[in-house]
Amino acid sequence: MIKTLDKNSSIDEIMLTLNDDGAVIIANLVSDNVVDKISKELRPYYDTQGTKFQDDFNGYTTLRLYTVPGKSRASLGLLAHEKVMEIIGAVLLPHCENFQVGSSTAIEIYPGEKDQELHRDDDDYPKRIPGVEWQVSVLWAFDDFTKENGATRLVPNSHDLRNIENVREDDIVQAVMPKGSALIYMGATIHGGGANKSNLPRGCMISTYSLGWLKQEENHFLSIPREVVDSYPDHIRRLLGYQSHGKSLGTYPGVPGGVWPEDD
Ligand SMILES: O=C(O)CCC(=O)C(=O)O
Ligand SMILES: [Fe+2]
Repeated sequence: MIKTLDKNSSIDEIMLTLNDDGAVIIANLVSDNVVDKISKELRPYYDTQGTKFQDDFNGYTTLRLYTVPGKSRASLGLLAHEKVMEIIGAVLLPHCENFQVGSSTAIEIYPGEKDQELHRDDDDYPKRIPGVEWQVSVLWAFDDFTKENGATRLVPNSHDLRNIENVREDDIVQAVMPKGSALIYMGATIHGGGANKSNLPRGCMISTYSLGWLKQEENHFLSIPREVVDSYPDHIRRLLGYQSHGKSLGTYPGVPGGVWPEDD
């Protein structure tokens, strides 16, 4: 079982569970209106691009969109949600000066979809340091997540870096949770989307956050148009990667914190 806490739980209690189990659910962290607004903003994109990324990993009865912050302004509130920022900071800030969004993906799993292959979201990083998480994922439920409609499957405690080949079916639990809840799991926690055996789609958004000195999964500098980024508040631009790490990583001439001399 994945432990479910409520939104008034202390950061210490949340961290205790996340560190022990590699995953935690915070029930009803936002209201239905918030997630409905994002779904509505994403709808035209789902209609035109939703099938574009179908493959063996993403499924063929599932719609997906990348670069959610470039498509839905309402999603920014989830991306930089205060409680989430506190939790991500507690995991990542011992190992970096600032963290960043790696990727933000919207997913709608439709009836008939099969279980997704089990995986770790941080497997793109080729090395590991035991005890250091490269990233944390936050999955927001845009519908009630049930066993029938494909609630995410997870292996509790699998951030211990166990071999994924050794996972047995009865090690897997499902993240059953109401709409508006957040499932937070470590980058190294083994998981995958579930089969949808209901007759309605199951929607969500997953944002990953990584150590500020790692390469981001998604290239926001290319995927979000400059004028869109310019219209976003400073803390969002920073989260998306418009920020250096320390004095030299990712600097740009003339940007405070940059070390390059400004052009004359
Ligand atoms: O849709 C889900 O429940 C999980 C999807 C997932 O883990 C992924 O695509 O990386
Ligand atoms: Fe995943």
